[in-house]
Formats: sequence, structure tokens, C-alpha cells
Amino acid sequence: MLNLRARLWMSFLVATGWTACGGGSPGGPSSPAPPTEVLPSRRPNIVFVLADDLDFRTTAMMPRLPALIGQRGRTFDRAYVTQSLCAPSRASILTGQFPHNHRVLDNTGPDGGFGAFRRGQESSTIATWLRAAGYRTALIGKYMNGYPTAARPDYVPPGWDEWDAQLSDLTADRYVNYFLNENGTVNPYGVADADYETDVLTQRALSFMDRSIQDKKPFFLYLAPDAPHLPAIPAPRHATLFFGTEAPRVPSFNEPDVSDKPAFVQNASPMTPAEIRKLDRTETARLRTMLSVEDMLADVLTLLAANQVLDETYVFFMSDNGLMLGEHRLVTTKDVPYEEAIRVPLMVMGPGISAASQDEEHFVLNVDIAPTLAELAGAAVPDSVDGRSMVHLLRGESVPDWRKDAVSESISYTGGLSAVLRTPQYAYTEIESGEHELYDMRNDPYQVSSLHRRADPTLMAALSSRLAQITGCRRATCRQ
Ligand SMILES: [Ca+2]
Ligand SMILES: [Ca+2]
Repeated sequence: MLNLRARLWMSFLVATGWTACGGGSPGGPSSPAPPTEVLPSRRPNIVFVLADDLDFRTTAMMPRLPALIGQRGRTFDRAYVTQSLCAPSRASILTGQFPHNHRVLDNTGPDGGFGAFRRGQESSTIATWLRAAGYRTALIGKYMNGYPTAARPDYVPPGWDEWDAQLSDLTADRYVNYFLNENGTVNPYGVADADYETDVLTQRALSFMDRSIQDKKPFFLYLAPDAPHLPAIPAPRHATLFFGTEAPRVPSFNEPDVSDKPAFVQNASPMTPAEIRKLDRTETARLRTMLSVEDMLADVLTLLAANQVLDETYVFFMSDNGLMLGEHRLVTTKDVPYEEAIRVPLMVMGPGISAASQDEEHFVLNVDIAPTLAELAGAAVPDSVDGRSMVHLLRGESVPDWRKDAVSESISYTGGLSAVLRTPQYAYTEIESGEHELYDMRNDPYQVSSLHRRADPTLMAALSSRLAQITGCRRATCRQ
């Protein structure tokens, strides 16, 4: 297995002109290739890989990701999600809408998960738009929390030609002991090495891409492994790596003084040494599960290169939300208004995108994904979309009227509805309880000391007004 993987990896490096793992482009990272001005004559394929709960700190520890995508495409430093929770974020990715518009506000309950999404949103998604434009579409992996509760186990939503979705409501282990609905047939998987979820999804994805390429059909692949979501169970081949990894000991780690914070943080006890050791083991396990996702990416890119379609395929790598790893005493929570939860990795490679390029300036959101994929595919975008296509940003072109701030909404953990406005300088939070937070992100990037009690009231009022504008936006008003 390892030998085969090593050979696939080497053939990928050779096929794509790479000489060494982690080594940069043939011209070196300092001399990126000029962007291609001409779009491919055929419509591009699109592969969208979505990790689950992968935060930006863990992303930075992934050993092969830079060579696989980062150094070959564009990395966005200011990628945020409109709600840092699985189902609301996935609903935003699939529809291009804010949670306050698609109304999938939680993972469970009447306003949560698959039930809420199926009720109002499934008939118009990136899948239905791209399929209507002539694309062959596939969802492989995690669809929505609670799928397929209240529907038949063989239920396949509209818009998907290939459907290999995990039955999320029938597994607690995610990586092992699960069921896949494979185009209407439910198949069980166990605990054997060959049943490991990420690898099974990879094989299904390779088969779908191979068939589409042979049939000369442009394809859209939405590939969503469960990694590194808890319980993080690594593949046996990765089970002993990264021994001794720690959760990042940043200035906000196990924050001693939380008197500046809202009640939901003040109510969290400091972590004990035993709890910190447990968190470190959890982070080690999460990182191990990401090695299988790197194998997945490598296998996907190898297949594209071997079929000479790598230069007409866009590959996205993103996460649905981040995760708290002990910052402000918050341990593996996510639906909270802090940077580590709301900011996500986003890397894109493909035709017209410069190698080793970085966007440090523009706020891009999960609601921008659907309109971006639609523009790349030449598909029509319905007016219901709140996000904007970032195709010009992918190419490094200037977009003067691009948004200057981002908002992430939250419902679960903060003691009521909350929302955070992120501007280049500030992170400003309002909670339904009447509590506020304000951080100067340039001087306090770890959000250790909230300034809300001593801030200029004019500044607070301006931030509050802007926050209300976005949390009440709809369609075109969100895009302004
Ligand atoms: Ca998630
Ligand atoms: Ca503090």
C-alpha cells in the first residue's frame, strides 16, 4: 500500500514537473509562473475538497499540503465562514446564502441539519445549477448533519448524478463503522483497513473522475471527507505519526484572565494539566487523520495529471469551520465568535491562477464559493445568492468594490444569537444577552483583551451599525 502510494506520489511529481516534495515550482517559489490569460477551450472540471472542522493552525502543520496545492495555486489568508458550524456552513457553501437567509441555523432541531435544508433549499444548489449547465455532478462524503433522517435511506437530493453520501445519523464513528448511500444503494462499512472512510471516498472519487474524463464530460466533484472531525480516528498507516504534537500555546491558550469576556467564556474553568494533555492527544489524532486527506489530494491530482486534464481543472481546498484548541479555555468548540473558529483555510489551483500566490487582503466567505464555481462553469446564478464570485481574485486581479469586512453569525454556544464583524483592524461581537467584545486585531491578534468597555462610543456605534446591516442583508444588499 505504502509502496503504491509512494509510486503514485512520485509519478504525480514527475508528471507535473515537481522535483522534490515541498520544493516549490520548477522556477522556485520566488519566480511564480505568469498567469495564463487564455481560458481552456473545454469547460473546466471542478474539484471542491471540503474538510470538516479543519482550523488554520492545524492546516499549517500538514506536511504535504503546501506542495500539493498551496505552492501551485492561490492561498487566501482572510477566508471566513458565515457560521462556524457544520450544517449552516455547508448550507452556505451549497447555496451561496447567509444562514439568516437559508435558515439552516444549527446541526439539529427544527432549524437544523438535513431536515431544514431539505425543507427549503435543496431544489436550488450549486449542484442543480451546474447540472443544468451540462456538468456531471458528484457529492462524495458528508452531505448534511442528520442525513437522511425523515427521508428514505436511499434518498438522493436533486442535482447530483453521482451520490456517495455517508448516512450521518447512523454513525458515531465517522471514519469506521458507517454506511454510504451509493447512488441509492446503502452499503455498510466496518473496521477493516480497506473500510477507512477517507480512503473509500478517495476510490469513489477517482472512479467518478476517470469515468467522466473518458466520457469527455466536464465534471463537478464535491468531495467531503469527515477528517479531522472528532472522534479523530486515523488510518492504521498513520496511527503512530506526529507523536508529541501539541495544541498551539498561543497567548490566549487557557487564558488566565477572562474578566474581559462574555459569560459563556467566564463560565469555562481553566484547563487542568490532565485536560491539556488530553487536548494535545486530540490534536495529534486530528493531524493524523489529515494525512489521509493529503493522500486523497495527491491521488486526485495524480489522476488528473495522468489524464492530461490537470491544466483544465480547478481544485479547491477548504474547511466548513475552524475549531477552538484551548484558546480562551474553549476546548474543541466551534460555533463561537473567535478567529480560530470562524477563519478557515482556502487554497485554489487551476487555469489562470498563479503558482505560489497569496491573497492577504480580501475577505472571502463560504457564501462566495457557489457563485465562484458557477462562473467558472459558465452556469447561471440565481438572484437568491448573497455571495459574490471571486474569480477575479483567483486571478490576482483588482476588484475595487470588493467587501471590506466579514460577518460570522452564531447560535449555539454563546448564550443566544451572536455575530462578529471582522474588519481589517477590528473584531466586534454582539451577543443577544447584551454583551459585547471588541478586539484590535492588529495589536491583539489572539483576542486576549477586549476593549469594549473603554472604546470610543462613536466607533462602537459605527461597528454595530455595520454589523446590523450585514446580519439583515438579503441577496443584492449582501453583495454591495
Ligand atoms: Ca464542521
Ligand atoms: Ca483576557
